[in-house]
Amino acid sequence: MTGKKQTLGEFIIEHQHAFKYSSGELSSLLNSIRLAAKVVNHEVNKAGLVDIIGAAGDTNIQGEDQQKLDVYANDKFIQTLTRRNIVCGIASEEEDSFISINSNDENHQNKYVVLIDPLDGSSNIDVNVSVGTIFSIYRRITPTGTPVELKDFLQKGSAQVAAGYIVYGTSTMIVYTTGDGVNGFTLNPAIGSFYLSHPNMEFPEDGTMYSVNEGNYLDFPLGVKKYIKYCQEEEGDRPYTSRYIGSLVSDFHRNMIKGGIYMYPKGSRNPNGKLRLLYECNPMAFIAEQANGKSSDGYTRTMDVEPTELHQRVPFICGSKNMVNQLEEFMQIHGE
Ligand code: P6P
Repeated sequence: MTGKKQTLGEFIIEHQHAFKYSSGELSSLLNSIRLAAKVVNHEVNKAGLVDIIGAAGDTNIQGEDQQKLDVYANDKFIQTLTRRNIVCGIASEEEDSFISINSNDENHQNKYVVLIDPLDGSSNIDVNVSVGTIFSIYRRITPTGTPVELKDFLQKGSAQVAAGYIVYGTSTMIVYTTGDGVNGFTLNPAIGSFYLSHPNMEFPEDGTMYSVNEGNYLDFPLGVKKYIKYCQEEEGDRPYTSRYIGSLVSDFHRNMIKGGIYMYPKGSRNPNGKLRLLYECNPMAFIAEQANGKSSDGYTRTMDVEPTELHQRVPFICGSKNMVNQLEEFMQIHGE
């Protein structure tokens, strides 16, 4: 039996020196996310037992039925992040525009903006399949006052100061980076503490698992079709295994541990892909690169894409470096 595992709170404090900005605030911000994760986890775990399932009747900007759990998770993360005078603005998949946090700081100088997908994969909620929360953290660019969308939110992914996800799966985990590697913490629900269970997580450079919605195959660019057929050929360590849960966080998490690639390419129904650049692709790309993986749209590094709008979509490829390189090669040779 190894010694006592470090808690997330202890880890945050121990590593705050490595954070190049004022550490105390980021630590406090990460602790807010830790708290919200526990509160949301509690509801997700009993989702089948209380009348919290089922559309809340509204639809979000994506035009999707808002599950009550989506709304609940969104409210909890916004409430928790608002309480501490660190965040000046929040953008969420569930909110049409960003929310300015008018703190009691009269100069409104809270330094950070947070972008979240509060409950990704929510279509899985009522079939009891894992879902997740994704978060992305930037320092504001404007010095004070109400944040400005163009300057403070539409920043390239390469400017992120922290990013992470919570996976509400067979166990609940927080996995995050502040630019100094990736670490995973597992919740002990009996105690209510997250413990360091997966230190220094890394994508294996090669993998034998690919994650894509093959129902869209006919719609994919030729290069993507060629790669999928390559995955299915009998040669060497191929055919690969196809694993697609329909929950980005879960597919990403498994691929990071076992080696694999996740793809959501563009198609006629999704001319820019389906996933959202700012609160799905960029945070996952930051984690991937910090874990020796790779992320792009097939041509451009995800974190180099210049954002143009809050809810913009991009084609998304992410995972083991050599698998992403292979797909990029097929796409660049065979094009659209
Ligand atoms: P499709 C969930 O809605 C999500 O954003 C990701 O978590 C998931 O990988 C993808 O969309 C599933 O989309 O079109 O395959 O159902």
